[in-house]
Amino acid sequence: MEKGRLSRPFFFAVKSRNSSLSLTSDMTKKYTVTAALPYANGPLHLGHVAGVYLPADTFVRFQRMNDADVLFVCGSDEHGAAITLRAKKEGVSPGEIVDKYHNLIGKAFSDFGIEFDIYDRTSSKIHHETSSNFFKKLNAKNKFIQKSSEQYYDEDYNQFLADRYITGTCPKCQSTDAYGDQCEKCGSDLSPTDLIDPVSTLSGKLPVIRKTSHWFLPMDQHEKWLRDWITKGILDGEQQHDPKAWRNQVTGQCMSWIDGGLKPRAMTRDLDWGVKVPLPEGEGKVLYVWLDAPIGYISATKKWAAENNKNWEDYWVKEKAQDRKLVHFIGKDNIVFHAIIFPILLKDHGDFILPDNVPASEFLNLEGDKFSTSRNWAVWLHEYIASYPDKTDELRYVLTSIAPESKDAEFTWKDYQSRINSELADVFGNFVNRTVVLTNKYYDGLVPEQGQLTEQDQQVLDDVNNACLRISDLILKYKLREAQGEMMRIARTGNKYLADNEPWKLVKLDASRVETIMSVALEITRCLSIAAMPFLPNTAQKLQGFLNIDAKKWSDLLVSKLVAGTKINQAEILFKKIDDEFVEFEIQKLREKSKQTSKFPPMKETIDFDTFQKMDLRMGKILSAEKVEKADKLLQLTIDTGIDTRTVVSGIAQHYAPEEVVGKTVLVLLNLTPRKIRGVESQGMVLMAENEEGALSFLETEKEFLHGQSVS
Ligand code: B3M
Ligand code: ZN
Repeated sequence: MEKGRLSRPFFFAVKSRNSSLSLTSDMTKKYTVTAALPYANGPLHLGHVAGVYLPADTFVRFQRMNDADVLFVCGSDEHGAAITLRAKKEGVSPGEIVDKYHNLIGKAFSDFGIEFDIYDRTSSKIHHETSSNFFKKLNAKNKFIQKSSEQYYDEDYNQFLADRYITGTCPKCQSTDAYGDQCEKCGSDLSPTDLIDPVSTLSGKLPVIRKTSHWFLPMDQHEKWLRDWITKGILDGEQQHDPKAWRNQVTGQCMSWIDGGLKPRAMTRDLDWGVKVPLPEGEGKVLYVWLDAPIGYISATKKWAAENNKNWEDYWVKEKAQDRKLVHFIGKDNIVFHAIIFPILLKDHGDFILPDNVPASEFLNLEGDKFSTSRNWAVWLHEYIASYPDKTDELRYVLTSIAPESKDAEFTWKDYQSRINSELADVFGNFVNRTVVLTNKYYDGLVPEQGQLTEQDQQVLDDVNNACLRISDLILKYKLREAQGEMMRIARTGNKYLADNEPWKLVKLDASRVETIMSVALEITRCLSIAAMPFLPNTAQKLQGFLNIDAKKWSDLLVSKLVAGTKINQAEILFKKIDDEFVEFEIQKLREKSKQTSKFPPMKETIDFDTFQKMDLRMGKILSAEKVEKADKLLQLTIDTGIDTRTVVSGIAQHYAPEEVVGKTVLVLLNLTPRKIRGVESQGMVLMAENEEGALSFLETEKEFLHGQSVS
């Protein structure tokens, strides 16, 4: 037998010999952590969870284990076009929409174990007060410029079109469904007038231009300090944060906006849903949702403080929160708002601390496609919990394993299955189960004496020790995915240790060596039960139940050791394997649901070939076009069909000017029964394609020589 070493305290032995024993390198221990306020306009899907709420919760759980003074705030974002458009779609009031989804989202969070200190809402009285006072203060300090400008207006709905009320083609990436404030495809920050071919999302029509007046934030005046703050971490001449700690994509996105030149941005809107502009001349206007929503973090803190006998200022106000880090967990589409606009507002206000870090995630995709609410291509958190209430840790594990921290990532049910089966069940579960079962079998559940450790035993314990140190280091750097990988490394190390030593074979030959092996395995299991707490809270608790310990602190890694002779409990299976039927079922469900809510109309009844043949379709060339008097939707077209020249009246006047259509070679149905429209006989129909927003396009060919040819 290898020469053993004397047993020594394994954990952090090197550090514990000198007096500065430390389990984390974090000196801050004071955090105000926020997670993006979800719009209360629909449920949350796994993309939201993986990108924002789960990493924030994992980070906060770790901080709480370290006795950090951490406040974790979130709530529903209940203003803005996201809400009013949803209300319009569901045919109910905005108030009904926010109540419904605030409750649904809040419940899903708590069922999933995302433990905010407070989950508030921006429709609350305290938020309206806080955000209007914020606005008044900035206005009094002349931080806004009030000016009138020309904006798009929908005459059918009598409404100005900002943000999501208008869509069009992104001038940067040519995506055709960019919003008036942002292109979700490329993340560009836009204003409605940047959009190519703008369309009102209310009426589906081309908007007109009208004058209105708004309060603008002159973002262009802030470029200099923002540059220093973002690239060097310097604020007001002092080192405020470590710029290297910011994710590359966050710094990169901010700098590309700043380098592109920041433009003044309107901080008010002509709407009636939101926080009213608190000035006499602001009648009929509300605060821009991206002005009021981040202030929601402050209002939520106020509410929590009032209910918990705390002072909210300790979490936000410079003098009282000097040594506190403000951290915003968000998705990448929110970077400009949290790393540029909100910091400008906070600095202009003057009383508040600025974020220390803005750990923004990239996007998560689903089974080869983007998550999409409108196409119902999503796995909804509340539905997952309803179907698999006992598989929340499994989902946490999978989502953290694929967390889109630095690049887009993808969730697939096949990958979910393989991570649960081959990592959680085969490695983590197997190791724990063997350790607990063998301890019960060999020693009646009593922890054996450790005896002398071999080099290998010591090495294994050192590996576990190092993994724990790396976990804390990585979490503090917001690298939750890698941190969880280190936690899994502990399980892997333990699993390999048992497989290498085969105590089940050795027990007959060298019973005393097996006692040492099992004691080492139990020590690894104990460490795992603590290291797993930020990632797999339910599993960690179960595991501690098996071991009969109750560790709540990260420092318990050092202190809550198992004493020889104490009794442990029986094990249960921690993770059930996922079979192929489960995977098939979920994929099928996803496809079915998405088909039902497709934006494309269902197929019409089949027709036979003869019916099809009856249609006389030809390519016709538009020779001239003019508006039909007193009919603002109609154009009268003269078309050369090859066999004749005829008149066709077409309802395209709001999409095309007469001069735009002349010369086009387009698809025409010739043998439709002629019909008088506004006094003009229409002899056929020009075929057009229309999308769900009412945008129209000709079916045309650039090959003019085809004109007159029939289509079959
Ligand atoms: N409601 C946007 C979003 O869900 C938003 C975040 C607000 S954080 C202050 O993308
Ligand atoms: Zn774009």
